[in-house]
Amino acid sequence: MNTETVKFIRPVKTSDTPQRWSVPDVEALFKLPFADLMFRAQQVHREHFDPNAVQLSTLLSIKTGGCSEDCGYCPQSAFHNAGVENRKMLDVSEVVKAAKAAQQSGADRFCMGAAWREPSAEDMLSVVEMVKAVRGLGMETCATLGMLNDEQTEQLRTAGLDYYNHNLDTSPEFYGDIISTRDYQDRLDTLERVRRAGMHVCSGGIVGMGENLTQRAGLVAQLANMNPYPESVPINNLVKVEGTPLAQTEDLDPLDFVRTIAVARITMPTARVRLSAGRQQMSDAIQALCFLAGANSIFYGEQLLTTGNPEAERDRALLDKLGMYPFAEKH
Ligand code: SAM
Ligand code: DTB
Ligand code: SF4
Repeated sequence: MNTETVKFIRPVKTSDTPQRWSVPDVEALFKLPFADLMFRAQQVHREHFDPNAVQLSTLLSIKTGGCSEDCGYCPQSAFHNAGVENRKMLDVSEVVKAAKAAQQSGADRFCMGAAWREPSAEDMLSVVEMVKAVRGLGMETCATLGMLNDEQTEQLRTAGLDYYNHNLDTSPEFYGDIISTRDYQDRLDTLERVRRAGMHVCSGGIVGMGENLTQRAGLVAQLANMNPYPESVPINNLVKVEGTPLAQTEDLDPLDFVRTIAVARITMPTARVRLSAGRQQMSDAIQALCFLAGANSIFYGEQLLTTGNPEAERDRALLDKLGMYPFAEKH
């Protein structure tokens, strides 16, 4: 370990003043000896959360496939041939049925995802009904529908949407290698609209897309420097889907994934950091390290949007084994 880098890492900050993280600061965290990084992450985590409680979100794809964006990682893009069927939007009744099932199996947040660049005015009418109905069940609601304008953020807020998910995905420098049909600023603009409308922001990214360490640090710095930073930060490990341009990307060392969780925890102390896509390919041991690194949320239920996720039963067994429990049970 290069002690030079360690020197310029700032101490953990406990005041409310927003802290700015430079990319070298964040990169230096990534380069800490593993035990030091984990120790710092756990300190921050325990200062703000019960370290044994985990929040459970269930995802549902309300509109699958045929998306007009060219995101290199995504099986739902119409630019790729990943074998995902292009389906019409689900009915409100189908969404409510899935939300009830998720609630019964222990999820407290229900996230509705659509393969859209942005929703149309007509799409919004159905989504508003879905949000109201899921909220009516007493679950927290989240939606991820692509870019939004001011009128749409207002509609969602009025319907009672708690969180809007819109990922920065990667650093500004690497973004152009992954997506060409919209730019980084579009993403930031939508997040700003969501924030202004008064909804909670859920924003994170994907690691393992072939980014270098500086670019990985660049993603975390972007998120951490939002003022305020997102309340919910999903960290996805790339799910490599045959037929997408990123299908042959080299595997990320699992410990580098754990490091990313730890760095997100340190730089965004009060955020829910979600150990998101990629868990199906992860051992219990790596997932346990992610929880130790400060992850306190997961996607729960056997399906993400189009790809698999561990069975709910397997997740309950894992949480039991670790002496962890769903956040909602204790609050
Ligand atoms: N179309 C909307 C959008 O892109 O904002 C919402 C749905 S989109 C599928 C939501 C997020 O899923 C993406 O921003 C990306 O971070 C994540 N995602 C998509 N494909 C993935 C993959 N193969 N591996 C990991 N994460 C993925
Ligand atoms: C997020 O950060 N990850 C989720 C959710 N937000 C919408 C999506 C993961 C998708 C993985 C690939 C798929 O299942 O299609
Ligand atoms: Fe479309 Fe979202 Fe997939 Fe990009 S990530 S192709 S916007 S569904």
